[in-house]
Amino acid sequence: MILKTIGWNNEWEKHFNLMKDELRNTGKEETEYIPGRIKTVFKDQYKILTENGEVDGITSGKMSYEFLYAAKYPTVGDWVILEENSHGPSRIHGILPRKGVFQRQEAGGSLEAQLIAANVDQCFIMQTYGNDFNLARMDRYITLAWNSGALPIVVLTKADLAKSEVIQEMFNRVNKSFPEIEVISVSALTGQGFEEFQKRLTPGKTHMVLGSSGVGKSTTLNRLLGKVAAKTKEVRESDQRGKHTTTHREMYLLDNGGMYIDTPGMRELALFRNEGMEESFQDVIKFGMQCRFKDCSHKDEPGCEVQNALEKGELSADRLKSYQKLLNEKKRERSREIRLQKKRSKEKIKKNKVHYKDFVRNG
Ligand SMILES: Nc1nc2c(ncn2[C@@H]2O[C@H](COP(=O)(O)OP(=O)(O)OP(=O)(O)O)[C@@H](O)[C@H]2O)c(=O)[nH]1
Ligand SMILES: [Mg+2]
Ligand SMILES: [Zn+2]
Repeated sequence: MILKTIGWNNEWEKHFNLMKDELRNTGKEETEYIPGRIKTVFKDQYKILTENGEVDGITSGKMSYEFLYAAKYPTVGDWVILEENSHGPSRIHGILPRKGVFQRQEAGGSLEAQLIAANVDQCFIMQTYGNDFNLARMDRYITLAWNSGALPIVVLTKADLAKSEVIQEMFNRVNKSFPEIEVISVSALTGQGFEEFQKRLTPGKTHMVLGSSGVGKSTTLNRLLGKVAAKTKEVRESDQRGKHTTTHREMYLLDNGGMYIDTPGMRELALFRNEGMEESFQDVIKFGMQCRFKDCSHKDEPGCEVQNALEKGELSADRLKSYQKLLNEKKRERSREIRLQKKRSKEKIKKNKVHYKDFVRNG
């Protein structure tokens, strides 16, 4: 496999070489490392595309030990540094710095971010006519795409089933709500609109589809590939809802050299909450960095530059108050996260049935 067709370029090469040198400096100088791109993830097993074809992978012991958070683990679309193993799964030693990452809050109210994919260039947001058409949801998907650095494009599907007036009406509503977003209409059944659609699929770039179950994300992929690569299933007669046919995310190589990440229809889409909030308090953070004490709470410590700025009128009291509110919120969230982690590791321990002494040490 030629790495360039799956998105490899000089920039990745640079990061790869840096990481390789670092790994060699910390121990085994002899080890051969190669780059690979994550195609799909099953629990802690990975399918990885490399110059030698597709290989199985697992994370290195060091990585599994150090990383508590899901966000630190490889996800679909990640470039990783691998130690190849011809006798079993290859070992992943690190993730090359991501260009961007799609993440959402885990379903069920937990606070951990769930990674959807990394290094996506373009995101097709699919909706179909009828009940599935929903501008508020579209808005959330568009935000998710922008936040990850990918370009969102709206794709209205199943054009063969809707009257042209209905499609026109949907077009107009999307254009009015999101004038900066491109919209196309396709039918994966008849191929209508596919010429237009294919123009947006760029060789070497990574495209991802998002949308409710049953809108035709996998059918579209199959049509592009000209074969059944992903399973599809008819929607429910009564309300046109899909049956959650696709159950995992997977990256497919298109004939033109572009990548297509097929995803399962999402039941719940909560954006990860604190995204970007740090940036909104650059002013406070800038003053805070000049405080005498590293752990200054900016209340009554001597040499506090935040208080100083407040006195000089360079910072408003309201700004500081909302910043402190945010910090408190973060602290609460952090302790919730820690509790969650503890609970998780306990569950893991139970599953593995370790000895009592290990339980005490970890618990
Ligand atoms: N008439 C028509 N049916 C379509 C079209 N695209 C998909 N379908 C049908 O819609 C149903 C659902 O399609 P899928 O491709 O499985 O939907 P999906 O978005 O992948 O759904 P999940 O994997 O559950 O998230 C299947 O029965 C498809 O044949 C289309 O353009 N026209
Ligand atoms: Mg599917
Ligand atoms: Zn301070």
